[in-house]
Amino acid sequence: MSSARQDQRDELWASGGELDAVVVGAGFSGLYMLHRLRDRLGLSARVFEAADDVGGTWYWNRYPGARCDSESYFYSFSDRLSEDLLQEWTWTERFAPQPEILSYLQHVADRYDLRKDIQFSTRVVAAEYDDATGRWVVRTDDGRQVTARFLITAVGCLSTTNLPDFPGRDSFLGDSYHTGVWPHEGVDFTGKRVAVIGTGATGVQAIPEIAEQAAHVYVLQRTPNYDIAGGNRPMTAEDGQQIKANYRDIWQATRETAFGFPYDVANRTALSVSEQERQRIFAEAWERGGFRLGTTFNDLLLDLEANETASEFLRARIRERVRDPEIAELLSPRDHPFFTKRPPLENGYYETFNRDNVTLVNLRKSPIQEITPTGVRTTDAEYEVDSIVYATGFDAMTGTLFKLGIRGRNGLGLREKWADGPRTYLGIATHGFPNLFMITGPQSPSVLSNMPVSIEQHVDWITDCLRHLRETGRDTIEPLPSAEDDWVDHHNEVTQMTLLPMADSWWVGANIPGKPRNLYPYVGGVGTYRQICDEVAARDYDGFGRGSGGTASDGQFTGTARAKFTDIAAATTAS
Ligand code: NA7
Repeated sequence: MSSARQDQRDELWASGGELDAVVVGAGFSGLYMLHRLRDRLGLSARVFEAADDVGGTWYWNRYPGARCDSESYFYSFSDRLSEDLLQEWTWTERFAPQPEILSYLQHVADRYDLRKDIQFSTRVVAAEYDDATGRWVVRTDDGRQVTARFLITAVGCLSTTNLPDFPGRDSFLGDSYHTGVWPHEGVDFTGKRVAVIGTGATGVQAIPEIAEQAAHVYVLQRTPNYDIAGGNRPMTAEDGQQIKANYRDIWQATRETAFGFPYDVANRTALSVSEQERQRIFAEAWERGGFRLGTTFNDLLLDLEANETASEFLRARIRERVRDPEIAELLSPRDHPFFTKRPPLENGYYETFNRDNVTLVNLRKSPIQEITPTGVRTTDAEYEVDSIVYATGFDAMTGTLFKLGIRGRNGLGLREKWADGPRTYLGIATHGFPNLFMITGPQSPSVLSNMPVSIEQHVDWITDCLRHLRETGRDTIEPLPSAEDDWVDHHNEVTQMTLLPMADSWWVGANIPGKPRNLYPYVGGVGTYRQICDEVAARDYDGFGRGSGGTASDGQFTGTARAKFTDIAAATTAS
């Protein structure tokens, strides 16, 4: 540990470790939250971060080809943080690569002098609410503890890796890597035989890059995805000028649309236009690249027949690009509708399967039986390799929250409370855990949105909430059980209106054995959700109990949240 970091720790411990707020994680959400707590509210706050630098997702995911699937010009902090920063920073590619996003976040940390309140290389191992004092007691892996009035998780949604427990996994004598904890020095695959397990958004980015280097790549695919053309390219000076001139409108739009992008879902159904017109609309969106394809019609996520038109459009693009029709068919999803699993964005992925040094292995037909000292054995062959790349994803949304050892009132564990799936109010708080806020927690739009937009919305809402508590002479807030029940019911109702429960995706927890099957993110839409949260706050924090000294008895629940959704849905249908 550097002496500066040691000094920082000593200073905190000399002060008795009494803080207003502890924040866990120093990615997008932790950085912005710290700025708001410290520089807007004037609170004492400390961020604990497991890594030795800021960045979160963009610190850990350094695999070849790692880049953002949201366009870089709206994957950043908005004018809420600083208009100057928006004008200062220039993105070099349409979809920013990992090193560029990481240096952006490092720049933000430096610009706002955030590092001095972040304790790096430190994991939170327990966070327990002390009923007697109304404070959170937070313990870290260096054996120390601090107490804080507020506990705010900023741990990201995809920060606990999923490493499947294949028999013999640890017997492999070559090198193995998980994409989510990639070596900082990079990996040289030149001349190597490589097995890549997994073809989600990560595998789809990494495989073309690895194939450029390796002697041979075996792509071990269990489920093909509907990969959308990314259309990545360098940003021109003209692009930059135009974006910078329009930032105010761009951010306003991101806050109102369904997915937090500056373009919304078109107000038309897929079957209301002719086949020719539909193909034209899909092709235009395809040419423009990115998630626009998912916004071409408003019923793609609601109606199976409508969805099939988009699914088939994408399968046809695969057949055009992959020379061998049998491989094209193997790469074509048949078991789930488009966008019921997160569609990867691809840049040259399908052409990779025209290379002589790439073999597609169908794990549906012959699953992995074991990892051997020399490779991967499926039920019908053994693939001898030098390296194995696990692009097998994450225990999303709850994995890291559970690892924090959070215990609320009367010692109730978060993991126990959520044994059958998350129960939250607005995806931001949960009954029994006073003064705990979860940035982009389960049952909020989170991963079904452009993350920085949802992060900012949560951080701003929490900031306003803490200000409100202070101004009204309170220091404790907690959702009422009735409000939580109502939000969970509403979340489930909205989920059932969509096709999302049909697929075995990580969005429903299907990738982790034994994980309760629920839709983890909220699918009601970013704009709608924002209005709901604002309405709750405007109605004197409807559904939250508030009080002082650890007691949150003063509160009412009138059902504002669900009623607001119904109003918005009715207005949208009428328009
Ligand atoms: P994903 O999307 O969860 O993809 C993981 C991939 O690994 C997927 O193809 C899985 O197949 C495959 N997988 C997982 N476990 C196994 C086992 N046991 N055997 C064979 N194959 C397996 O993770 P990513 O990292 O690609 O992307 C996560 C998110 O990061 C992404 O959605 C973006 O939001 C950013 P499956 O589909 O489950 O059959």
